[in-house]
Amino acid sequence: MRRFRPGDVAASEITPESVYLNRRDFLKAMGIVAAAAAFPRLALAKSPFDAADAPTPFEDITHYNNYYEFGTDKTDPAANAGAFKTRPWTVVIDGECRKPKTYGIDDLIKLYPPEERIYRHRCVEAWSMVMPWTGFPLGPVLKRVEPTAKAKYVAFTSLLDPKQMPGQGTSVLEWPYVEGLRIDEAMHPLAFLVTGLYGKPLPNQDGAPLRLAVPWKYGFKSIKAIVHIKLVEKQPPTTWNVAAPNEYGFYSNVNPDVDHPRWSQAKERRIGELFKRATLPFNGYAEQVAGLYKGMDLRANF
Ligand SMILES: Nc1nc2c(c(=O)[nH]1)N[C@H]1C(S)=C(S)[C@@H](COP(=O)(O)O)O[C@H]1N2
Ligand SMILES: [Mo]
Repeated sequence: MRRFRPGDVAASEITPESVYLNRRDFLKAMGIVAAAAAFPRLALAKSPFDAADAPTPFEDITHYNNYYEFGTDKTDPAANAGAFKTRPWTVVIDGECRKPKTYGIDDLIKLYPPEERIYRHRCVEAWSMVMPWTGFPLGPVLKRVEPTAKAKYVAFTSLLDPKQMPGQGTSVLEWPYVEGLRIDEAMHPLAFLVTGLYGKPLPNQDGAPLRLAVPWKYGFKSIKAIVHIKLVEKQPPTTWNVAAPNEYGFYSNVNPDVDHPRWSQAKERRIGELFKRATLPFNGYAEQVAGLYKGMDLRANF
């Protein structure tokens, strides 16, 4: 497996500030600034949840990926996902709810004013990045289908299409990729549906046209290429838990005190930085989310 080294990226390719400072131009080009102006309440101001950390360069966010549908090496998704078709794309939201809905992706996007969230992303492999996502919170999307009292969990499913996703022709994981959240986690304002990166449409290798971001959990919870969101009564299966239940739990909250059985989770390597940094409980979002787990044993519920 190719290991990323900071020297891998030529200085000329590192343009985070110029890309980032131009984001309003990108957004304008996409009509997003105009859309936001129509909803002044929700203009693209900094979110109270934004990480103060500097965003990771676009080049790294799009060339150091985990997306096993397109291969297991970090460089495979950028190499293999280019021709992936993200239109037309249908998202079904159903299960324990009164008003199940089926959306074309662009109709779903039109329903919610775009927001930007600068989120830390911590992979279980002990590296991290900082993502300037655009998208909208998951909670209002779920509320719109009117969950019933039986809706205790939310189950997410990625596209199953072995013709387009070569990794699905292998048994490296069970397909399609599935993930889940408890309903209160899914309703938390930090739980975010992502449709863009650096103010541009989401690159295929990062999960276009729709992926989840749950920044207080290990990266594998942030499922890509979502086609189905189902409200369910029982805790749903999740791909990495099925693959290795002793290594990957359902909760997967970032926890420096609970090691992965094969390595420590106490530190992380921020892509682009030389020295490791301490990993923070709940990936630095403890103030916002620790209350969701009050009274739970986070070693048993890892
Ligand atoms: N469908 C699907 N979603 C997925 C994965 C995957 O293999 N397939 N990998 C997960 C893992 S382990 C991580 S760390 C993040 C990586 O997101 P990024 O490539 O945008 O950084 O996507 C998650 N979502
Ligand atoms: Mo990951």
